[in-house]
Amino acid sequence: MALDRRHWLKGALATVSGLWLSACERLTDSSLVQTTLDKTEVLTRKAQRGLIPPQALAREFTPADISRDFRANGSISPGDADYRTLLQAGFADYRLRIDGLVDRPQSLSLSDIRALPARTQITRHDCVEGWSSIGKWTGAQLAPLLEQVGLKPEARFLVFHCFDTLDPEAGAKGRYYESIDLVDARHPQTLLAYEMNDAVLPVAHGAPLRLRVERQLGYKHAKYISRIEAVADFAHIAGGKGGYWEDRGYEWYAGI
Ligand SMILES: Nc1nc2c(c(=O)[nH]1)N[C@H]1C(S)=C(S)[C@@H](COP(=O)(O)O)O[C@H]1N2
Ligand SMILES: [Mo]
Repeated sequence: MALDRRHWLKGALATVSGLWLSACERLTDSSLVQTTLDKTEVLTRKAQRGLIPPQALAREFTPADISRDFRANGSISPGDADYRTLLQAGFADYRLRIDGLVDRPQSLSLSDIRALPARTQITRHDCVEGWSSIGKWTGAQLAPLLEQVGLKPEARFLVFHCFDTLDPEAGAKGRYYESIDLVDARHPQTLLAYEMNDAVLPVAHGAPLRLRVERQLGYKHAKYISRIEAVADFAHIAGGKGGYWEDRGYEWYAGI
């Protein structure tokens, strides 16, 4: 029963996203349609959050299912100077900053991150462009790390700031970023991944650290993470919609 409903909901969501994508360019010009779609999105999010228990796991696969050629998408080799410098030193000087609405801001090296409680999972990555790939991910679970930093009561979202500039025309607002709510942040399959298919995470897939948030579409999985900021809202960040693609018309809630 729950499964049937979930399937139905998935279909309904696919239809909504399909409409959205096919008409994306035209629709973003119309603020009326934008408002209507924003409302639809809130409804689908509430419906999905209501139907699926908060900690329900995304489907996991077997080693035999792993895609031989997992696609890389979006940025695949950031040219940003700060990123290139870190890469050249094998990320020895990399530090993940965690700040914003937290009690104990952190600056973590990769070995600090590798020492955190970890999880390995084989999952399917679904991109809105219509392709999927199955991969094996190992990384630090976000939930225990959030306990360590201590979220302030006003914190409602985590913003993932990335190194890569995807839109050079947009200046400082052209860097990739994403955000998730605390339900997804505390989900056991939500990881800061540093390994893919049992090897160090390749540059094309987001080295040294990328997000896995398995119940969301591909664009929510921020690669090349430089900083995690806990916020009450994201109106003050870049275009104000909570993500690089959200600022360009995609839905903030991309649950699958
Ligand atoms: N920093 C950053 N993260 C990103 C992107 C990007 O361009 N830059 N692209 C997103 C999109 S649309 C997808 S489908 C996935 C692709 O991840 P992959 O290259 O490991 O397949 O990363 C997402 N995260
Ligand atoms: Mo994507």
